[in-house]
Amino acid sequence: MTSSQQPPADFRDPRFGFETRAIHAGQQPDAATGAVVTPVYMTSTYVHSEPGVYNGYDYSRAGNPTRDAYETCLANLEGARFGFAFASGCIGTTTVMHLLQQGDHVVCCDDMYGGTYRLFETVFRKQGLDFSYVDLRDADALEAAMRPETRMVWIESPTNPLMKLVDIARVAQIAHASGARLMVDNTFMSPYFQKPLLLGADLVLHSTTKYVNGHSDLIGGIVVTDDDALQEQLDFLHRSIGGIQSTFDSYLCMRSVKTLAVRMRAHEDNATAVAQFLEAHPAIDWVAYPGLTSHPQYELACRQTSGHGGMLSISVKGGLEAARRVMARVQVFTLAESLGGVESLIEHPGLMTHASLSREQQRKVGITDGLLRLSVGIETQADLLADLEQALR
Ligand code: P1T
Repeated sequence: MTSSQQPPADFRDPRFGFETRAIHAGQQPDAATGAVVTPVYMTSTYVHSEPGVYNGYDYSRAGNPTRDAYETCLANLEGARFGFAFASGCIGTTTVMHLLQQGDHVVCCDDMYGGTYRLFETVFRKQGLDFSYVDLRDADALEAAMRPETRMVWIESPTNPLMKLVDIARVAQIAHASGARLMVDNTFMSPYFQKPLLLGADLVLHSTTKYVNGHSDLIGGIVVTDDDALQEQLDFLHRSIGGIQSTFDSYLCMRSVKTLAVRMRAHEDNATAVAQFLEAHPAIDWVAYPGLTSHPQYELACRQTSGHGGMLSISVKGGLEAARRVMARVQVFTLAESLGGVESLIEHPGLMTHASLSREQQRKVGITDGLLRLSVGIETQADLLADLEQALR
């Protein structure tokens, strides 16, 4: 460095904008080579100069420089210091549930990803945890559901698939008043549109399979916190349970995060157009998209998030038969589970993502035969509208 050069900036500094931090936080040119892009450190282990003496890393389950850079970047975008990258959203959830003990109780929103519900009901209930599912659109309903042994409140907002919103700040207050932690699954919004930790949540989870990676070519999860005690426990669980994100997939996620902001804006633009088009269409009963003024919680959406994302659900007139016809006819939209990728997807929650809920449970939360969920991608908007037009004709 010559005397006129500035020291390198710390891009974790919140005075830098979201896009700048998405591209630079946690990442400096490589000290050894000057490589501008963080190298993919494909190594399982690291040299010790003598037993127990090593240069920060000893084994890649415990730590890897590529994964570290990505974890730092994503945590920073959520307004936090600590991130733990996992091989899937589900193993992230599993690891978080190991913060709890037999006899503990968790209150969840009643509408949530079917795989999370299945994990709670079929795996963790057997381990001695108890779960209550509550419609938390009325945040005050949480108060009645809290018990002395409630240790965690687990929410999605918006919920998958019905796009119900939960008032995160209010729910955080109620959880904390009883000494419980609040976990928010922020998969649908991504940190670009919603930052639950800044609203009072203790933990944030993403299925990074979705918007964070955004290209539908890997499975991943991340858990983020700014709490020192949770950091210590999660660090231990992350390396002990070992459900870590691979080095290469960490690199892919970090690469994708650099374009998260532009992708999210494009998703939202297209989703808004699709939602407005469908709302006006005679073959559709209703559209659930938080960016429509007809969404019953539109005011909360505007207060809590800085945008409305790319996900929406619709109820097709004519039930299952009509829904099947739409799924069979689409050409630009692909019939597939998952969401948050650049390509548009359509799926039937009752038969696909939420098939692990009993029919009765589905009915209770509002998953009907005519319900379709759309993940609106970033293709040319006119092509998406034309595709839906011809499919609904
Ligand atoms: O699939 P995985 O990366 O393990 O993440 C699970 C998960 C967690 N949370 C939410 C809100 C999710 O939507 C998911 C996965 N969801 C789908 C595959 C889906 O189509 O809804």
